[in-house]
Amino acid sequence: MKICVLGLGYMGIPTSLLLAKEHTVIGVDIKESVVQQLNKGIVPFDEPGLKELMKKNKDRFIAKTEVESADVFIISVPTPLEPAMKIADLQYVRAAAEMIYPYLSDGNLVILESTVPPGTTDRLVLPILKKGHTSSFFVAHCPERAIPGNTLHEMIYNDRIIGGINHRSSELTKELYSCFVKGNMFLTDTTTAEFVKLMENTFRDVNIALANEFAQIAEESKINAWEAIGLANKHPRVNILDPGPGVGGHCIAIDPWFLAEHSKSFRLISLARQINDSMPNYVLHAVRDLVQDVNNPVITVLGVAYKADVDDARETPALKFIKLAENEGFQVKVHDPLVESFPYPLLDFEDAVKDSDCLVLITNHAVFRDMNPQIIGEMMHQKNIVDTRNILSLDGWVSAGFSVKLLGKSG
Ligand code: SAJ
Repeated sequence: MKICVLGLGYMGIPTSLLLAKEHTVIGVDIKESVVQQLNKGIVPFDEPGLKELMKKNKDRFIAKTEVESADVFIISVPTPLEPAMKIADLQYVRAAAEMIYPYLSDGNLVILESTVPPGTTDRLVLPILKKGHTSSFFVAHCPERAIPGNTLHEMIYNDRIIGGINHRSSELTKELYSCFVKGNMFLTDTTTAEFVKLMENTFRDVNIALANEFAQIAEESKINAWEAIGLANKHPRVNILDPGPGVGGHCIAIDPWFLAEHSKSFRLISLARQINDSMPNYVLHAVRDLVQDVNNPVITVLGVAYKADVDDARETPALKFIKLAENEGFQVKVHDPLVESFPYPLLDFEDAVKDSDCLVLITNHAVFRDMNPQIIGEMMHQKNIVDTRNILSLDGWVSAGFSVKLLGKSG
């Protein structure tokens, strides 16, 4: 079978390479540089096992900038959020459907994998594909549910939700994915599949907002939120997530708005978004308390990736924190061992820490666990640290003379 995958990003590349185990895959992306890199066998981002998979299956994969005729078309393009209006920007989905349209023929299957507001497959994609077409083809929405950092494993072992415009579309999609998916595949209609994907990420966002609110109340009650959440989670039906400096990434901070887009009733969802979006402000308050007696404070942000051990800084709460800190008059130095491109200069660890008045740990990269407080303290101007992720062993930092603030714990 020949498969054309449109959109060679964090999900499109692994999907293409998994399918290339059995099928001929044409990967299509408008970015010439990505196409060239992939055709040289280079994967443009880090993800466990992906380089090896490229090596194994590259003979059946080729990247191009133009769509061509195929048996199956998979749309895996970005669906960003219009930041000011909080509505989905579906221009790439629309463009992908228009690119496929001239090549559609009888019996083809089109699968939309991008996360979209409920109704998009039926109301936007299908009419573009159909306009005046005489051929009969199949269409389904099959949202991607894998997590960055463990993408390949989850693409293979997670269950999948498949929503076809008719039963045959769902069946054909299931048949196709069964060449690499080992999880269960559940069939439904297009809008339910779109809705389910958004519910999953909204559930996580609301849960994190609750954890963030608990963290703030715990500080007022002079207890440690991390300990309390750990204990509450001993209950068999409770699973509270971790508080932190805010929610980033391309999914959880965005998808709840897609669900809200056509709705009149989204009070809890938007409140959770507000709580999570306000966490950088909360962290700033903690930093302000620590450096209140320092003239012209210099602070060091450790970690700008949106979460641990990835090189991805999309929608990272670190960015809002840095801007707020600059507005406060702080000089901000930034370090991240994994991220390569960021709107602020990324310094190496020593430069970032030297003469600093306060370290602010935003991302829980594993390497930060092993920092040596004694050595770091000697490099700094004032010994202050804020841990927003509860990954440091605080006693060691206190013994080294640091004033320590753990998010979710008073004092
Ligand atoms: N975070 C917390 N506390 C937590 C967990 C996460 O503050 O307890 C923060 C992280 O630091 C990060 C953000 O939330 O900034 C999101 O990270 P994540 O690991 O929760 O999720 P993503 O965005 O990497 O991936 C999610 C996953 N969705 C669910 O687990 C329901 C993934 O399965 C989806 O495929 C992905 O969104 C997507 O593409 O939609």
